[in-house]
Amino acid sequence: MIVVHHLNRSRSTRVLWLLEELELPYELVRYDRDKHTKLAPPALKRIHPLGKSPVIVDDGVVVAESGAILEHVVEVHGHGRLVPTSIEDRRRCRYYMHYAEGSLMPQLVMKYIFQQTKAAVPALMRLPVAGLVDAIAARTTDPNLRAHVTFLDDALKQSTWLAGAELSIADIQMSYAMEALASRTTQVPSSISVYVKRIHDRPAYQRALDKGGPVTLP
Ligand SMILES: N[C@@H](CCC(=O)N[C@@H](CS)C(=O)NCC(=O)O)C(=O)O
Repeated sequence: MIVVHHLNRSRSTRVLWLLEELELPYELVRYDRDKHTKLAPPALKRIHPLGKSPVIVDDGVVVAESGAILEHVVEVHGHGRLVPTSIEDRRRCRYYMHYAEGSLMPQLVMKYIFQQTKAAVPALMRLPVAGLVDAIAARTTDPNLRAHVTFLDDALKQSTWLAGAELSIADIQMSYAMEALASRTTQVPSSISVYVKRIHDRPAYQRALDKGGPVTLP
């Protein structure tokens, strides 16, 4: 039996979505973020030293890091499902499995930190600090995120799902970042909003939300 250590409002929803797509049984252990810091509670460190979510325990084996978890689950329990069959689509799938957390999420997290910095500054300092933060963002995250959006828009014009005509673990891995992009970037092309809606319309995704709660992005 797979045990999912699930932090509310987090990347962990991807694991629940995968398990629901595969119709695998699992046990859910819930953790709530600290109301002020938004960090995970220390109890998660008892499962994995970094104390991040998602983390699963499968037959006594601890697996952390979303991409590694998705690959582990399809390898051990998937019977070939949610993994593209052609070499070309598999190559694309592998690319997005790494790209999601390695390239796209760092830009989104940086943008989030910039926004939080502006919000945390005392009123007197807000104007100069906001000016400085915006100037840094204008030279770093903003142009980077625009390039990512163009790249993903082109990709989604070529196929329904990111690694071909069928849903794969690449889409599940990319879902959290795509939702963040759709909610945090002002001008999102329709290809991305339609793609996010396609994800939201899947019954398995809705079951994941029913069990794990909403994915409210920071
Ligand atoms: N790259 C990791 C990121 C894990 C991660 O940072 N998870 C967040 C939730 S979205 C977390 O646990 N945050 C709480 C904390 O940092 O205390 C993955 O994809 O699994």
